[in-house]
Amino acid sequence: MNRNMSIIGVPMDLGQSRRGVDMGPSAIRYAGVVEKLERLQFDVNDLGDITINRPDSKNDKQEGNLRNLPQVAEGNQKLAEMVDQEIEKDRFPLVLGGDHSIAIGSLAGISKHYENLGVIWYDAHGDLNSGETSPSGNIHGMPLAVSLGIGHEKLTNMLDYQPKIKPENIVIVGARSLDPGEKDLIKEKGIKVYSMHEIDRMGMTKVMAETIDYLKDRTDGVHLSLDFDGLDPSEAPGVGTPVLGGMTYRESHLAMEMLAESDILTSAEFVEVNPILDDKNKTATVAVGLMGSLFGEKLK
Ligand code: 4U7
Ligand code: MN
Ligand code: MN
Ligand code: MN
Repeated sequence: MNRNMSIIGVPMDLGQSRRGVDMGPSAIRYAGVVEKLERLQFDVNDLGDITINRPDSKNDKQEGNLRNLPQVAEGNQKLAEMVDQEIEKDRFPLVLGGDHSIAIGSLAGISKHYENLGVIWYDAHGDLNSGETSPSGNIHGMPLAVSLGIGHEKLTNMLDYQPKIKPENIVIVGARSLDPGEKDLIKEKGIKVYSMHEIDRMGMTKVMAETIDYLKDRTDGVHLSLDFDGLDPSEAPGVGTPVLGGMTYRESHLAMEMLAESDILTSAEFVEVNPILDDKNKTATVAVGLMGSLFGEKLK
């Protein structure tokens, strides 16, 4: 693993409708992310937060059922450029959200550097909507579709190339709330999904072993996009779109430890931490705990 790490905070809350997720990066820093990574012998460069410009009147749906499209696109453009620069400097980008719309920028900046970028989408949701299929108009429900080249040109063509990723290089883990249009897209594109059903039946060990095996063979880099609503809301309550029946804290630790062992990760993002909805910064604390496991903390 690359020991040089750059942290980029993205205080984005315009990809959805609840305030507070813009404070996610602060909450995760407060929970001690930099200290944790330094203890694990990383050379950490915390680049601070990107400036997100707010619209005049929030919540007005603009073109094509895409809430705050211009601002979400602008913020993601900045993120994409920054991530690209850090990889150019041979540093591991660790992106802290912010709502999940920021995966659009992360993947735009990262995927430039890979022929076959793999993506692990750890989430209760598929985030495979477009303006046409989205029940909410919230762009945080669309980033994976955007990265496949589906959606508004302003988003799909960021950094002037598309698609960012190929459907066969994606693995979704923890899904339990997919909209009809998302299910259709998963079938049409043959996207690999380990839903909660498979996690219950096979256990997290087998799910992650298969995920790692699958991606190892076909990709030249792997990005982890971890949405905290992938975890059960009892253990990660500080999220805007909680869904019952999620992955436990222990299962998530195990998943992170197996990823650490496999040494396949080349970038990561942790999103959707909303301290306003949280219980005493529990979710951000879980975030830092998971990052510990992901980046090689040993229990003995
Ligand atoms: B998240 C939803 F309809 N699918 O599109 C939508 F259920 O980044 C939720 O995974 C999206 O948290 C959740 O609005 C986006 C809804
Ligand atoms: Mn570059
Ligand atoms: Mn998500
Ligand atoms: Mn989600």
